[in-house]
Amino acid sequence: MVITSDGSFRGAKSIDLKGIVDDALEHCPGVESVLVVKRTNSAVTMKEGRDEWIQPLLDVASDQCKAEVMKAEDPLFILYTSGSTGQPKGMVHSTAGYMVYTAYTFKNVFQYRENDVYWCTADIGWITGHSYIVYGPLCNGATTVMFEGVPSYPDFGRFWQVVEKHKVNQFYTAPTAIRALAKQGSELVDSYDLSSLKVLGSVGEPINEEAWHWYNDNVGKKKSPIVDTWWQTETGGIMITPIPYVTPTKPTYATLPFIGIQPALMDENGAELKGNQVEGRLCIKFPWPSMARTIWGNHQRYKDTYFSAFKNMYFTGDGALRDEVGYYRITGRVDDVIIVSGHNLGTAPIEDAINEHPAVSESAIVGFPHDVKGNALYGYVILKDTGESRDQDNLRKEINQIITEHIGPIAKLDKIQFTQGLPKTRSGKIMRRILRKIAHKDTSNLGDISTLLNPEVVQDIMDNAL
Ligand code: 7RM
Repeated sequence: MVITSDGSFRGAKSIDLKGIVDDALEHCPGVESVLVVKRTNSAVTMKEGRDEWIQPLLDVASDQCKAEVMKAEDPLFILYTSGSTGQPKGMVHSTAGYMVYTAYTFKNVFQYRENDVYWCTADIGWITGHSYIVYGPLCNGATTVMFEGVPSYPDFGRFWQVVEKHKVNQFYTAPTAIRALAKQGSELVDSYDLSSLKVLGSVGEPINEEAWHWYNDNVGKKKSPIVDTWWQTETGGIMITPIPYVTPTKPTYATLPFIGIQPALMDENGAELKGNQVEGRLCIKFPWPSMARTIWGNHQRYKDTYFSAFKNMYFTGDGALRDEVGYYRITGRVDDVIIVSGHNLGTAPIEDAINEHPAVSESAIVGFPHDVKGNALYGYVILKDTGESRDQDNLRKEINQIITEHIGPIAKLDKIQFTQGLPKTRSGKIMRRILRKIAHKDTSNLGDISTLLNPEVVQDIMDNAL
C-alpha cells in the first residue's frame, strides 16, 4: 500500500506527487492499493480498483487502533542513501534500537522540556526528518513543527516568521539554508521576535565559520548555543554534538561524542591515532543502538562498505580532526580528497578558505586531470548579491591569495567559475559528481539529476564552464 497526496507545495510550485507515484508503480506490481490525501486539489488520475481518496475511508473508520507488538530487531523502515558512487543503498533500521536512540538523543541534544515547541526544517524524506521530526520528538510526546515549503517563500523571512508565530524553542536546520539566508543580510531576521529560541542546531555538512557566526549573532543573538550535530543515515541518530548549556561550543566543531559513542581516528595504514591534535579517518569502535542493521538485499555490501576498511571498526567515510582539548571537527568525506602534485588536498578546508573572502557566499572544489600535476583544482564560486559589479579576474586573484595564506600555493585553483548556484540534493549536499563531470568536460551522461533541489542550475553551469 502507498499513502500519498494529490500534490504538495514547494514555494510557489506544487509537486505532482500522485503522478510520480503512478509512474513508480509501473515498476512495482506488488503494490495493491493507493490512498490519496487531498492537499493541493490538483487534477489526478485515479486507477479503478487500486486508488481511493483517504478522507471518505477515515470518516467511517474507528479512531482507535491497537498498537502492534513488534520484536526489537524487526525492521522499522528502509531509507535509501545515494553514496557518491554505485547503486543507492537501502539502509535498514531496527524498531527498538532506532527509536530508543533517536528519542534519547532528541531529548538531550535539544534539551527538550515539556511544552517546548521544537522545529526541524528538514525534508521528511531525509534521515534528519525521520529521526528528528518524526520518531525522536514523537517518542518523547514533544510538539514538533512540520513545515511544507522552502526558506525563500513567500520571502526569505519565512523561517523567522514561523519561529515568531509558534514561539519555537529549538530550531534545527542545515548550513546550506543558513548560508542562503545569510546572503540576504540581517534585516529580515531582525524584524521578527526570536526571543523564544533556546537552542539552535546545524546538520548535514560542515558549517563554515562565517555561517556559524551569522547564525549565532543574528538568530541566536549570542544567547542560544549552536549544536553542530554530526551523524549519518547509517548511524540513525546524532553521534558527535555539544550538549547545549553544558559543552562550550566552538565554531565549526561538532565537539564531543554523545554518551556511549566511541569515535576513533585512523591513519592510512589502519593504525589508531591516539591523543589530541591528530587528523585521520573517522571510525566508531563500539556499536550503538541505532546503527543500521544491513543494506536491504545485500548484507555483503554492508560489510564491505562499513566494516572492512578498518578491523573491528565502523568506518564513516568522513575525515575528522581532534583538537588540543579533544573536540572533533569533521573535515568532509575522505573520497573528496584530491591529489595535486602528490599532495593530498581535502576540498573542505580549501572551500572554507575561499568562503572567507567577503564577496563569496559559497564554493565547491573538484579535481580535473592535469598533465603535470596529475590533478588540478577547479572551483565553482557563488558571489553574494551585493548589487555592485566586481572585476572577475581581480576576484580570482584575491581568492587564490586567500588560499595561499590559509593552505599554501599548492592548493591554488587553476580555474574559477562564478555561478549563481550549485547542484544540491534535497538535504543540501553539493552533488560533486556532477561538478566533477563538468570539470572533466564529460557531460554526456550526468546521471539522474531530476531529484536535485535545483536541477536548472546544471545547464547554466555547463553553458559557462571553463
Ligand atoms: C544527518 C545526515 C551524512 C554525511 C556525513 C557527513 C555529512 C552530516 C554533519 C556533516 C559535518 C556535520 N545524514 N555531515 N552532518 N558533516 N558536520 N554536523 O546528513 O546520510 O544525509 O549524510 O553528511 O559527511 O557522513 S546523511
